[in-house]
Amino acid sequence: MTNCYLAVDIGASSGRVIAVSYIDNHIYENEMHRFSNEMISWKNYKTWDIDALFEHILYGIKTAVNNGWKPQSIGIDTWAVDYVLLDDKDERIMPPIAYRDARTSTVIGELHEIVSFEEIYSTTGIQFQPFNTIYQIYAHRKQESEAWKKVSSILLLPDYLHFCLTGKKAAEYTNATTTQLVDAKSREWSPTVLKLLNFPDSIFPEILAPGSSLGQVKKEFLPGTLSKLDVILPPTHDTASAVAGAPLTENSLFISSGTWSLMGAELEEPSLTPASLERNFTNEGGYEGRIRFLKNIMGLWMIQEIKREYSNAYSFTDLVHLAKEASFDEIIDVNDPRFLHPESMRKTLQTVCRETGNKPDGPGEEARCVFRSLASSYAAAASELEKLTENEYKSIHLFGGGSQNEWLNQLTADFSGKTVIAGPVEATALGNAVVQMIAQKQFFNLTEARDTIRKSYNLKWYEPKEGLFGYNNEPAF
Ligand code: ADP
Ligand code: LRH
Repeated sequence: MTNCYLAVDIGASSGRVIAVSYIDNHIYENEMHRFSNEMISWKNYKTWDIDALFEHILYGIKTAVNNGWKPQSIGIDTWAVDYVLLDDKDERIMPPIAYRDARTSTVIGELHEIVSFEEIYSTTGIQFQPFNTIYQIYAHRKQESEAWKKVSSILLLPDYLHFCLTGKKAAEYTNATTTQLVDAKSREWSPTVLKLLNFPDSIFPEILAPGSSLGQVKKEFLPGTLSKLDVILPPTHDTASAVAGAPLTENSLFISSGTWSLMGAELEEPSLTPASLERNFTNEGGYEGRIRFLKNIMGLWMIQEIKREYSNAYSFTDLVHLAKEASFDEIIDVNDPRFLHPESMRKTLQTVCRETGNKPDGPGEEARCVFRSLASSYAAAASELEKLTENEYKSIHLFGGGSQNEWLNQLTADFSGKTVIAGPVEATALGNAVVQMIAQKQFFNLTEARDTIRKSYNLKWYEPKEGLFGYNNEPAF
């Protein structure tokens, strides 16, 4: 039996259970289980199949033990902002509604009549996104008023999955910040914002730092040969785990590339300035008190949807190959809100392209337009970050599933004029695991853990081919 730490990482498109081991100063990842994830319809809502996700976690634990691993602890991370409502018997009131459901669109203006965006930003430091938990709760209370009367507690998705495993309720700090209800300075639920919106503070559990122990997995979920399994909170926001697991070098930016592209820099203190607000940069909570100062860029969701619309006839590798070979040079704004939850991504892409130029035709041209437009928006965000942080960055660490797209890595270097350092692909699971390992005294701190990740993985470097596109990456300040 070999010791391991079980990292459960569930993204909006797929999940995995990885047994991370540490042998001779080297980190190894051993995949136990991988599964797809997608939104499902319930009534008029887009929701998540949370029971199926929990079953996948149990299956991953069982597989690890059957394969001879001895898990020392387990931790779960998922995408941010979404939550489960529980009644006073801790029963789920309804399925968790997915952040790409359009239900918040009608309440955003109304909420800001009560409290201005400037006030929320100066307290929480969190960027505007129509799916932030603050808007979701407001919409929920209004649109499902009968159900809302039964609410006794609210748990973000990883907190809920940890609750199912252990019976203990807590709000892990990094993910809690994405609700837009946490005070950036005190790192507690903001009494001011809760009061203004009349959200009862009793429904929000205590905030715990990543690395905290949440007790043990209930006996009923342990495979026969395992006598106990500790639960240690990782950074439960997947992006926070990804940034923790990325071996960042000094003076570098990061792009966590998956369903979303999260581009930013690690800061010691939040930047709550009007300029940061104006550029819609967010100050999300990170491990060891670090701040993830970043911007959401629409990301590979666009390509996932295009792939789905072609009935998965092309793999991601096929789409990269076709894109590279195609000739189509329109660049669009990937952060156009029409891309957030369109009925057809292909049609929306064509509409947006036609507004300024030609429309793409076929998978190669469509994928080419998406990849080049993403790279262009990374370059613009890099310039914004340099202005806002008054710093110059030489390189960009790009990690997550999207770092397997070598052409996009090169485009990112070309458009931004910066060296791109790609990998690890499973940075999120690694960040999740090393935070458990630090809590178990396997590493002294994150710097040591990142050094070990750096030595354990072959990161790939991409140098910019200057002048290839002649892109003017001055931000529109
Ligand atoms: P998330 O966890 O946010 O759901 P991942 O980190 O798993 O996302 O990344 C998924 C993305 O990785 C896909 O949308 C796809 O664009 C990209 N990807 C996965 N495999 C490949 C591949 N072989 N080549 C290029 N891109 C890939
Ligand atoms: C990425 C992510 C991102 C959030 C979004 C909801 O998976 O967690 O950081 O903004 O999903």
